[in-house]
Amino acid sequence: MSRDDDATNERDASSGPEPSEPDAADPDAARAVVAARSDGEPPDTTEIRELAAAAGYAVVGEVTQRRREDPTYDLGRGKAEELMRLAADAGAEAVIYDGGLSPGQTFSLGDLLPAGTAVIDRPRLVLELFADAADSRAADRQLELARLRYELPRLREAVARDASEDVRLQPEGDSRVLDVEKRIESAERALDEIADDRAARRAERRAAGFDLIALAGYTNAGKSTLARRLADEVDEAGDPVDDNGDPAADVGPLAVADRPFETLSTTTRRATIGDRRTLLTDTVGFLDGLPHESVRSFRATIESVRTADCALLVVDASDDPADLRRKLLASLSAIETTEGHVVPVLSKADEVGSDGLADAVEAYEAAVDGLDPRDAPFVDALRSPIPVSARDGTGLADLADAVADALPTATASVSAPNGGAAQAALSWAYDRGVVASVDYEGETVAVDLAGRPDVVAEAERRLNGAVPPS
Ligand SMILES: Nc1nc2c(ncn2[C@@H]2O[C@H](COP(=O)(O)OP(=O)(O)O)[C@@H](O)[C@H]2O)c(=O)[nH]1
Ligand SMILES: [Mg+2]
Repeated sequence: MSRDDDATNERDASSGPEPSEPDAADPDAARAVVAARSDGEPPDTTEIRELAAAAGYAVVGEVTQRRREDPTYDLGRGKAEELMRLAADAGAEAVIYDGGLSPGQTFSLGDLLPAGTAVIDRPRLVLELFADAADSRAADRQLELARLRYELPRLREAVARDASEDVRLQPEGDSRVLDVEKRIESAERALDEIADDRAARRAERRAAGFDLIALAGYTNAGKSTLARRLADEVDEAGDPVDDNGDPAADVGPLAVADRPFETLSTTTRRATIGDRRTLLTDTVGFLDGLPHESVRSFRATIESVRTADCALLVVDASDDPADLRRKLLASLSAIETTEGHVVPVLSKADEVGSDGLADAVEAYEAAVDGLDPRDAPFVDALRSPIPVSARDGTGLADLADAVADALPTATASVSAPNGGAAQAALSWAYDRGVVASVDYEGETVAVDLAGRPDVVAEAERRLNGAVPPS
């Protein structure tokens, strides 16, 4: 795997096609009926409608039900029949189901609906959306793997249904199933190689003195807006950087798009936070409803969050308490674990006013209180979110302080005989951003170092090794 292949995974955010808002009145848009069921609260179809619209469907009706799950259709039989009539009357090409259907439920519902009506459950819809956003080889591979993992149990069901007359035909031995299993293995291998490359690149970036920061959170939480706000103004808006943290070639103005996924790749920019030089990685948002297996396919995002020196967990303060909690849980269950620190952030503070913010903090803390430490081992780190507004700048200084405090830091003071060797060591340390102060005292140079522990240690070693000029 060449470095170039991996580099495409961190793309220039400006080079992709302009995200297009699907036109609700588009006569060619596929007509879809939305269906949703929930055990408790009445189903809220806002998000699934937005996702359907983003995927290019015109939603022409909906059916909802409060009821426990029915094994056959998920909906109760009566509701399922109502859905069938509505789909027929509306001439719907698809039923979009707000939830995951088992393979059996998918087939049963498909049999009940008018011929040719596609059954698209939430995971399938999300995969369709991701398909539009796949913008690099790595993203394509991730998407392929997620799709194959989604399709495999459905294919097994289809094979089992075909074979129900013939007990000798088991899905396990079916060539189509074997083929998908083989493709899953090969996609996993390819992604392993890409992941190895990314790990090597992280090590290089750290050795060059950069702290690695990642933004994580639900789709639409405000991550990308915050990333641009925190980024150094290389040109206008904190343009993406290449492997060395230098401005990437071929950068242009960045489009801020109000749609679920601008891109499936991560985008990294330089950001100076406190006196630290950091690389800030903006990630694809998490989204409810992808099965765990599929979520794990989107490794680039999850990996950059897990391995960051500091992960900012962005939570939208303008969501109502139930949504805030749901999205927080979805994000945490995707992240699972982190190696570095987590700094929780309540975004869009400008939108809610001070009362609204107090409510959001309360809802957030209540959601964190309800967490099981086994589900989120970093529960304690999630307390006391920092309210910010990327729009009006509220809280950004507090956020910078919190991040700077969270970064791994070592300090050292070294004196070396002044001369070429000391100057070379000093310049090495300057390049990596770990020189806090320099004093020239006669024949010696006294240096205070502060920054990444590994880099400070290496700078100290070089300065100590500087031999006196002869
Ligand atoms: N009022 C307000 N809106 C924001 C703020 N940050 C982001 N938004 C809006 O929230 C939406 C999602 O933002 P985006 O950064 O794309 O979210 P992402 O999906 O997490 O990257 C966009 O419409 C933004 O304009 C903020 O600080 N205040
Ligand atoms: Mg974004």
